[in-house]
Amino acid sequence: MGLQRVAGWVKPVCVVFGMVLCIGAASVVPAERPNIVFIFTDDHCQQALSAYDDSRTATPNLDRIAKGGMRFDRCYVTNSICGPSRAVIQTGKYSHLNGFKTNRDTFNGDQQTFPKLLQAVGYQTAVIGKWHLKSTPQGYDYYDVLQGQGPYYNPPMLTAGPDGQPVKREHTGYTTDIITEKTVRWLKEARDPDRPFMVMFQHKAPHRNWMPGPKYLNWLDDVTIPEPETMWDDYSGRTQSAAAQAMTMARHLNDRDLKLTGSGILNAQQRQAWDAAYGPKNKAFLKARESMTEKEIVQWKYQRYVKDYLRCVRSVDDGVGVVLDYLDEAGLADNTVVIYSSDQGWYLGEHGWFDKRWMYEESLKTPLMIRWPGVTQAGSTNDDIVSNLDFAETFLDLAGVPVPDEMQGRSLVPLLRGQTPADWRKDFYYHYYENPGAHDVARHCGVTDGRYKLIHFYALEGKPIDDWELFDLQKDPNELTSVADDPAYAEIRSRMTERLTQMQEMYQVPGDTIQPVKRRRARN
Ligand code: SGN
Ligand code: CA
Repeated sequence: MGLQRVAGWVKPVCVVFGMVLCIGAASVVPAERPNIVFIFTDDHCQQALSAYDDSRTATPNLDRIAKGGMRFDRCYVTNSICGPSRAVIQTGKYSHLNGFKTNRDTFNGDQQTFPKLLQAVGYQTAVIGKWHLKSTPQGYDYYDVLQGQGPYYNPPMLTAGPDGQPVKREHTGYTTDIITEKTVRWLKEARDPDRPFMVMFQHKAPHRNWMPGPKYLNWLDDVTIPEPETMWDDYSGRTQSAAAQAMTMARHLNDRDLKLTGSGILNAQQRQAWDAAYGPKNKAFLKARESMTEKEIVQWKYQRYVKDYLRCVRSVDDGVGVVLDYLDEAGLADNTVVIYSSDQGWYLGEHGWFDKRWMYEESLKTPLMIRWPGVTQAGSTNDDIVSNLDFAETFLDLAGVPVPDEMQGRSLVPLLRGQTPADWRKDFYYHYYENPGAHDVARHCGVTDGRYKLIHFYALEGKPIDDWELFDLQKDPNELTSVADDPAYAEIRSRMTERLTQMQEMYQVPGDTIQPVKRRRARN
């Protein structure tokens, strides 16, 4: 790849893509092709986004995307965990085909991805923030990414050096703000005004261990966040896996998560502000704890955990406001499609949990809001079954690039125009693989049509199991009682089981997939 140094930014002038294409970009891509700003977070659920649910927090800037465009209410992820979700987005393929099934894997960046295809037709491409695919990003004119999960403060980041090789740069400050500043700076200083662009603006927040930024250390101190209906779930209506996990607020949030022990990543000035905020709150709790019941302690953990999570979301929301304002000021907003999503959903105390991974609703569903001025009706909503499997195809379609046959999702462009095709998917295939692994969630796969959900748990702690759950989401939206063995649902179970097999064939899931694999525990 030839590299050119322009005003401090390294820009590729040629793209290796099967063969070397030297792009006369402006002549390949008509000016009217929209720019794409893809805003992505880590573990941000619909329950903490006021465009979906305003019972816990307000996210006025994120809500601007829904107000100006379409909110998707049933966006399902194919595999509810970070790296795998990102690999699905890069490739438009399920984990078993893109090769990235668990956070232990390394993304094979030589395979076909949507940014490479956009580059080939002259789009200027960039990814800034969390990447989490281990291999060096390919298909991007510019990358500036966290290493692995990345810390909440003072992050080292990797970018291409003058010779094209990744170099590590140190930064001081709050990671969410740094990622926002870098994105705006790229838009201002590195954007080629003669080419359409696609930028992925990707936050680490609000991933565990939920460290708020300096501005919000005391925000929400004097409010009480409502507890979810299912917080005291005893898992009695499901098979063994629901009880066997390690993601309860009661037993699995540690002192670092709860800010009861300090984190070593802060510098002296940051630590001073941190201790001034958490010191007195912790002191009060530790004193009160002596006379608190177990239930009250869990309630305290819930408040501490959810408030810290919402504080992290607040900084994301501020940053989204800065980027949206810049698009307005620069006159770019009208020709820019803005997408907001997260790598998966999340438990904000529902079922007593934090984390994700399950095919249950809170972690299966992820936020998706898309603003496309002049095309998508402002303030509209959509409840078709859509997925992160469709993002690559959508970006290609927006750019007028034919979607390769091997991609397994479908462009959302017709839906954004308000015209859902008659043959749009009516059900959805899911598969989670990371067991043994963090939080001890059994391997499982399943199918849902939005009304019913069938889940097959087939491996727990490296041992084969054969547990089936079936939920009637209309009667039991919180998925508390499986009806898999209820004779009244026998016909539905058999229909869904057959459909699961059909979908595995349709998506080319290898026959030997449904079995436990003994491996060392995941290090994420
Ligand atoms: C870390 C977290 C887990 C989290 C995984 C995966 N533990 O291991 O709670 O599920 O990342 O998250 S922590 O103690 O390191 O915070 S993912 O979003 O990257 O998939
Ligand atoms: Ca995640």
